Amino acid sequence: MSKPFSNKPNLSTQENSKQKQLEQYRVDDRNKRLTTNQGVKVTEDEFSLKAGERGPTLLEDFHFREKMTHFDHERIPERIVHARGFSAHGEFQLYESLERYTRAKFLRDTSKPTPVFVRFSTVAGSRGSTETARDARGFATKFYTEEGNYDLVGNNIPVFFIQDAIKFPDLVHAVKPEPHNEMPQAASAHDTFWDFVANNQESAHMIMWKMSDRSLPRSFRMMEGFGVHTFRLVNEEGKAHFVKFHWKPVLGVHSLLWDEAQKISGQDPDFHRRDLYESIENGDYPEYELGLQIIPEEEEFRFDFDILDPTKLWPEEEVPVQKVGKMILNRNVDNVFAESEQVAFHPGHVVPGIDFTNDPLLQGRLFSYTDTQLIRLGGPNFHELPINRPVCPFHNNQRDGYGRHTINKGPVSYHKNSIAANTPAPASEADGGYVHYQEKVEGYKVRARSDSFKDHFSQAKLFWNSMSQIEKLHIIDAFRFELGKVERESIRQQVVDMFANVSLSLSQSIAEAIGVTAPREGAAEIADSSPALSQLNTTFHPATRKVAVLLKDGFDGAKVKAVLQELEAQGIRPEVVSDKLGMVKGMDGMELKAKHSFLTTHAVLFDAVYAVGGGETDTKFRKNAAAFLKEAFDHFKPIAASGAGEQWLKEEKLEGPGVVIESASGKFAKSFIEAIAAHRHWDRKIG
Ligand code: HDE
Repeated sequence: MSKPFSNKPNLSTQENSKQKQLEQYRVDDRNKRLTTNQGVKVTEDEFSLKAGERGPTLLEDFHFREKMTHFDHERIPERIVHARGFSAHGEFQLYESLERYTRAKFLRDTSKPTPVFVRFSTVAGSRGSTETARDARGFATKFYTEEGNYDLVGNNIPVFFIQDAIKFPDLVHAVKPEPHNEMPQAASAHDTFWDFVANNQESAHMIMWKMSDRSLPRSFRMMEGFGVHTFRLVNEEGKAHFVKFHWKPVLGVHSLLWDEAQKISGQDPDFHRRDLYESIENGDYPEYELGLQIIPEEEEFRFDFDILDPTKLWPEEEVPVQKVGKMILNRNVDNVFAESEQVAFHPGHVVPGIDFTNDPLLQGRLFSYTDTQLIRLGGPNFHELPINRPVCPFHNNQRDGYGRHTINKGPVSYHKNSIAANTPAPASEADGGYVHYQEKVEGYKVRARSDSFKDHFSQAKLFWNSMSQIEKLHIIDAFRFELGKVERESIRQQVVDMFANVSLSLSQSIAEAIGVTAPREGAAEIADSSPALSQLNTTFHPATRKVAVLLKDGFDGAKVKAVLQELEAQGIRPEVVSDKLGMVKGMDGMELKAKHSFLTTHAVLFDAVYAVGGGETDTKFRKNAAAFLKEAFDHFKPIAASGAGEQWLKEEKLEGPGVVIESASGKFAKSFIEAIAAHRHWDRKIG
């Protein structure tokens, strides 16, 4: 097995146009003199200017006033949704020209990569909330192309709760903490959310995804991204194809267990950003392939769903995903506020060759994103912030406003003009000008939903039927948990009745645990399935998995080192856990550094455990190690043991699939690596 990563160096500012541009804004304050914002050197930063040592502070202390005023204004409104997020820089390399589909240059030119910036996020929680909440994840990518910025503002779930943007404020009000007591934070397990669901049944399909393992990603590096809406690609001849965009993670799609996710929320609420940040620092650059599903315009009505309906996916078995390029994230941000917080995405940021459709959800989004930036970023000049600036020049007659950086020269700020020979001048299509796709549109002005949008359950059924047994059990447990937290029995009943339309057996299993009447009638099981929807059919790889090595003074140094070397050769990341930080001494003089103690870490923060132990018996260590192993075992994780570790497993009766014992295994490290590659051992019997 080889590492799945391209062996590429960190983004060089020379070759990456966006990094080159950002370089002029990056400031290193080390070894510099402290100054005011006006550049005046400051002599004292601890004591304000006073009338006498014990006297009042004087208003003329400009340094104090400036420092305090700036501090008082440090916060900006958080995003209404997707407030909690983290980002990285990278680049996108196209495999082969897509000129048959699009005139977008970055999708035709394979000669050089396009710089990108990606922001991952949860949806419901506030800016400081836990990252492992059960939630959809945002996956927003800004491509800094030579023809302008293109934003693919997607989620890790391919469908959405609602079909029309006018309902978005209602959905978000319902899922956010309830207004009378601001509870619960970052959680959909409460009355208003489920009341919304029961009374807006178009949400059924998305709810199935949200109750599935997809909403508990193991890592931002291990989740898919979806553009959700149907867009258009338009080529040089003006011919259009419908398209759906996908990001496919090279490491496969993997999830946490709910029990783990909740414990991680306490142990490390920053779990996902830490994982992304550390991976990039380690050179384990996350990679995603860009996938396209294409439907020719002539086939718009070939399907038994409306391709403009954002609650529907295009089954991959019916419309295959063509992989057209790869994105690699290889540089961490330098400053979270300046980059992650100030980045402004917008599904309406498109380049020639990419166009919209009449998906009513997309149409509404085209309004919302600039509108929200105006309040969040304080005015209409947010495109001038370093992270948002295109890498190509931009010229127009827009002027002024809060925070204007550009110094436009000359008297002209209007079109048409003669003073500047009517420039800046519109470009022709041949010269790279954006021409909207000329779709013929006619109709009555109505507030209505097309009949073709009214089937809310077929694809929810397809999703349920495509799940493996273990995934189905997780979905049932998720419904039981979420609805178990709903106080109003009538809401619980409505939801159970609603999901009888997806699967009678599912709704009955939920009802059983939440004190409501089990439906007697509902959807029968169906035969259709889409294997691409099950995470059991994803890619499995041991690389970048984190292994806790439980180590104590007196371990067999040579043996442990050999095992760790084999793990590291596969890109696995072992980290020593002991009873205290510092060096752990082997019996042969070998020393390994403990990165964690039992006090500072927990089994839920690792993918696997290697139990080694050490010299003499120590009850406290033994107790901590046993608890650690039991937790990993109950979460179906790979476990390996040698020396004293073997004894611990025996005493705790931890045995079965995915448990590798050195004395019983000829190729110990190899077997452990295979167990790690499988990630979880679902056929293990847990007590
Ligand atoms: Fe968003 N969404 N959204 N959304 N969305 C925002 O824009 C909105 C929708 C998504 O990391 C906001 O800058 C409406 C679908 C992501 O900065 C806001 C509707 C999808 C992000 C907004 C939707 C998304 C946002 C809040 C219904 C998946 C975070 C702050 C029509 C395809 C981007 C902001 C980042 C953010 C509006 C539905 C993805 C309020 C009106 C569907 C990833 O403008």
